[in-house]
Amino acid sequence: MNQERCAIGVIGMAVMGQNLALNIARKGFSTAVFNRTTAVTEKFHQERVQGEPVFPAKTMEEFVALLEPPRKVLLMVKAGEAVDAFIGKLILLLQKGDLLIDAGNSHFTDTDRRIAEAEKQGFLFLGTGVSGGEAGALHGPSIMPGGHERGYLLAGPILEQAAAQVDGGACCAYLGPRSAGHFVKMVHNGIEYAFMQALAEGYDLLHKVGGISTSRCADIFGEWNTRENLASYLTEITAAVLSHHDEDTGKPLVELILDQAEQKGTGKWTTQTALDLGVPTPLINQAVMARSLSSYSGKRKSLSSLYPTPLPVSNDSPDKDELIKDLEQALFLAQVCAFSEGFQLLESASGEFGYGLDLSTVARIWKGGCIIRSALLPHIEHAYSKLHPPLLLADPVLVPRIREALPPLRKVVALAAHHGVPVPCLGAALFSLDSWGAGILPTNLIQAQRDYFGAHTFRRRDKEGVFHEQWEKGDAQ
Ligand code: 2AM
Repeated sequence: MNQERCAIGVIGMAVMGQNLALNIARKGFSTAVFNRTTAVTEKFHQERVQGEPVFPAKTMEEFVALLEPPRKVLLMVKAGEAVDAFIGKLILLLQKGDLLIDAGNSHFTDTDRRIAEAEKQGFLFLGTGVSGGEAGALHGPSIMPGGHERGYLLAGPILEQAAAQVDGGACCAYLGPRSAGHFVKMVHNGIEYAFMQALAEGYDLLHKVGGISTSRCADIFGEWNTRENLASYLTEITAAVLSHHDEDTGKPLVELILDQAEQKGTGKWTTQTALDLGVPTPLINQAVMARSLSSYSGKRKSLSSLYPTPLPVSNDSPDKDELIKDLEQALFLAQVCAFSEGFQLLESASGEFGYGLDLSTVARIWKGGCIIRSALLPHIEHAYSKLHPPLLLADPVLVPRIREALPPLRKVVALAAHHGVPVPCLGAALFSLDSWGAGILPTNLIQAQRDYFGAHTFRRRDKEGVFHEQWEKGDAQ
């Protein structure tokens, strides 16, 4: 082969890998490509490469030989065993100082382990989140790299050009050591779960309580997407999904899709990690649970006849325009709460794991390319550059907007309860805000209960010290 050696190599030619390789090559970086199944690489090369500097390899040896030292190898393969299998093979072929980039959705603890192993062998490693789906990978995703900073010096210029560009800045930045990148990507997905669930609850209410047709709901989501409160990629695609009709039946396709959501695990990981770190993430948790519950279709069917929900009756229906206005505010708050939870989790993890995350930078690189991009993010970016302590719900610009949106959220959740429409995420947003704002919580009673049965002690409002009470009269003597 007489071309110059390639700036980077991409392993894994499923659609994400293909699109990322094409994106990188279109930015002028020659790109070697490899896939376990060679036919897939060949098909990609024949059908999709049109003059871009993309160079297919049939073997790993050939692939590595195509790369310019220090070699940069980006893995976009199924998370888990495939990543370890490729690292095992690459380590035998690469040289010390070469860089491995795992761009899949790896669990952050796997990334920590791989980075430690790579370090022992003298390789550089970046655990890198990539968000934006297939279109993002091709046209510019949000890229979240963490790991060896020296590795970022090698690959950063390529990744930054491949990333989405917003306000002249790349949606890609070195985030921190070890698994910082994959941790940030995991939390990104947790926020994504929460906002998707909230939007679905909004549709459910419009449809079931407001009696609004799916096509009209599409218009409402489209309208919301033009507003500061809700403009976001997820609002935009919700409008597009709701307006899509099935060719065979002519019905809105969403009405024909089974109501059993699937999940690949990143939402669950976010919840698990939040529980481990003791960070309250009720919206994300509820979104994960809602998907789990939805998968029990048989049990749901039997219980639905036992516990029919109080279906809306026409003379009890709310004013539609008012419902639409209230829901816009309620969904805005759900979004604010989801982001607030995600950033609190990042803040806590940053301290616990020593990531040294700059929350403002995280918000900045989420502004474009990724699934949770939203009109709120430029504001969050700005807020975190100023907030000390970093408490989003106390941001002076957000506070009036949150206060204005709280009564409508309260109305929406009450309405949903009245009509028996489950709104676990919107409810979690309300209960979370009410809990943060309550001043005094009933956890005093919990402390008393704990002390009663387990002598766990308590502290008092009126005096210093740690106390234990003889709760039962008989014991007091
Ligand atoms: P394949 O085309 O050979 O299946 C997404 O599944 C990508 O990960 C594909 O490129 C797929 O390669 C690759 N992949 C999945 N499991 C793998 C494994 N165990 N070893 C190597 N590659 C794997």
